[in-house]
Amino acid sequence: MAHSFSDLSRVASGFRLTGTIQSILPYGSGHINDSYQVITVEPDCYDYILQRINHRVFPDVPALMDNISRVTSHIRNKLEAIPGTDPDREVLTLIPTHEGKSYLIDQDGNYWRVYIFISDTRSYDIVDSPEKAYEGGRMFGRFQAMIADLPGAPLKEIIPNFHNIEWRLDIFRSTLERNPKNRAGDVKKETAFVLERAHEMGTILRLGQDRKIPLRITHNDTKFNNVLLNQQDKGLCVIDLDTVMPGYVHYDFGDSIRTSTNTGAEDDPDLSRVEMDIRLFEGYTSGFLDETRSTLTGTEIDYLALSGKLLPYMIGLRFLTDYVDGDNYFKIKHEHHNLQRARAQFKLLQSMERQFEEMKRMVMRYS
Ligand code: ADP
Ligand code: GN1
Ligand code: MG
Repeated sequence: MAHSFSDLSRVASGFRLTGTIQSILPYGSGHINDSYQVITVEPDCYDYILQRINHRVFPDVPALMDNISRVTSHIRNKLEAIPGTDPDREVLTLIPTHEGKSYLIDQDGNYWRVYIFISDTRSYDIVDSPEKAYEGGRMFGRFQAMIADLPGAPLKEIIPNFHNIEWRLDIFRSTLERNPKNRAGDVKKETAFVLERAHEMGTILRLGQDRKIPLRITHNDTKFNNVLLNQQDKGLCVIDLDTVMPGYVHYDFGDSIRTSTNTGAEDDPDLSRVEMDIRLFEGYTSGFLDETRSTLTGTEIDYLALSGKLLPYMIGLRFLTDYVDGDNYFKIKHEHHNLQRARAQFKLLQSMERQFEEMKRMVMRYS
């Protein structure tokens, strides 16, 4: 549903913004929330990002916002103690409502929040150099290190079973059985592809269940475009904190590998463009391990390369499930978009399968 300027400015006026609103325009390419850039007239006032939180995907918005408030305050405190840092640009800053809350509910029951807009940055859907990949790895690795000592109760599990591959496979099987849009017959090849790999892809979950790898605080949506780089392409800020919650390090490493090493787009219709570029893998891995090698266990490191394969598999499976289900979760741009996305993810996985020994060697080299 599109929101008019007057609806959006009414919502924005519920927050403690400074300056006069000049425009509010759709922004970014996320699949879940609706984001708008709020530009103010005065050059010395911040611009803002106004977001409508997808309430269907995130049913417990108060818990979600509590997680984000705790994580951003914790990082801000750390940055403030480091000379030369700029906390308003290196961590997301929530703007409270006039009542002092971190989110607002409008008359239609939509949930909204506002962050300071971090200006003069770049984010990439496709990465074209090992240096950029390195910066992404360094930023997500540093994020992990910074929140490792978050005080207080564990963060809430915002979407239960989010990265539980057994659960994702169960949902896929039951969606195929329900077959609500009569699409199960069209995805037989993809279904066979998924089922052939199901056992291998349960490895990391089983390591966790057997307590062979620790549960950490993870970001859980480490798509490369969820890190902002500055104009010199140096890492600046990790964004999109909706899914920060307990998880295994493999989920963060793997999702970044999925998005930072792909020479094609996440949904590329031309599968010949989709390959895993080992130079980008090397860049990301060295950046990530520069920040985390002293804290990761030997077992965690042993399975990092496998996580590179797990995430294209898991996200591809989620796209495929949503396609069979009739496109109820991810925003789509055309009728077969989710199937196209799934196919591109599975092509990426095949490319990784061919290069897996090299991926493992590279992790060992930098660990
Ligand atoms: P989604 O969950 O829909 O991906 P994000 O929180 O990642 O939503 O925001 C969508 C896009 O908006 C991001 O990819 C980024 O380009 C931009 N963005 C989000 N927050 C900020 C911010 N505080 N400053 C500048 N750009 C931002
Ligand atoms: C969604 O919100 P966005 O676009 O950053 C999804 C991720 C998927 C990603 C695939 C809460 O992320 O899990 O990996 O799409 N977020 C949620 O591009 O489901
Ligand atoms: Mg995002």
